Parts: sequence; C-alpha cells; structure tokens
Amino acid sequence: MPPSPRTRRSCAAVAALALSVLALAGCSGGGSSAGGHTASSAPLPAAASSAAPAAAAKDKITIDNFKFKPSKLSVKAGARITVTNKDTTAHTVTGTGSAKFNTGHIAPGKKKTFTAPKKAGSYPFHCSIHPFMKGTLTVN
Ligand SMILES: [Cu+2]
Repeated sequence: MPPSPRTRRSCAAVAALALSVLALAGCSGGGSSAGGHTASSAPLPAAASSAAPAAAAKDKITIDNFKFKPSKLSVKAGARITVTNKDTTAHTVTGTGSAKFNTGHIAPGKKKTFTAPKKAGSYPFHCSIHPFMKGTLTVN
C-alpha cells in the first residue's frame, strides 16, 4: 500500500492548529491593557523544582535528554538506587558485561529502583534501548 495522503493532511492540520494557538496567544498578550499593573504580580514558579526531601538523596540517577545524570555515581555496596526518567521515551539502566543490575524499561516520567552490586568495584552501565547512553557505577 502507498502511504496515504491522509497522514500528511492531518499533520498540516496540526501545524495549522498550533499556528492559530500561537496567534491567539499573541492577540491576548498584546490586547489587554485594561487593569493597569495590579494583575501583573504573579509569583515566580522557579523555586518549585528542587525541593525533594529524600533520605538517600544522592543514590539516584536522573535520565534527561538521553543522558544519565550523574554519569558517574558512587554508592555503598548493595545500595538502593532510584532512577528517574525525565525523557519522553523509555530508557533502562543496564549493567554492562558481568554487572547484573538492570532496571528494565522505565517508562517516560516514571522511576524505578535497582540494587547496586555487593562487591566493591567499578561497574559500567548503559541503556539497552540506546547503547550510546553510558555511565559508571562505583561501589565502595
Ligand atoms: Cu535510553
């Protein structure tokens, strides 16, 4: 079957919709000058992101933009490590070679935990879906 022209048309419709949303936003932004400056003192939402009181806050890895952050993590033997996927695609934390830990697929926006090896050493890991994503877990 040839690719249907429908797909293309619906894409164009989405693009047009996005444009009209932008246009609407532009209109409402520029037009309303009725109330002086009373309504313009909204609090900044900047401080909301970094407040997470966790017990073992450092034993965690965040996946963001196809990168492990941090890419080098140092933990105690047998530590429980939480992996948070901030991307819009699934990722894994998979031990490379003889390292046996593996989170399995972590869905977008989700988190999973895995247990670090009990033996001290340096354990490289990667994402089994995107093998170019690499990191190293050091067990002390
Ligand atoms: Cu990945």
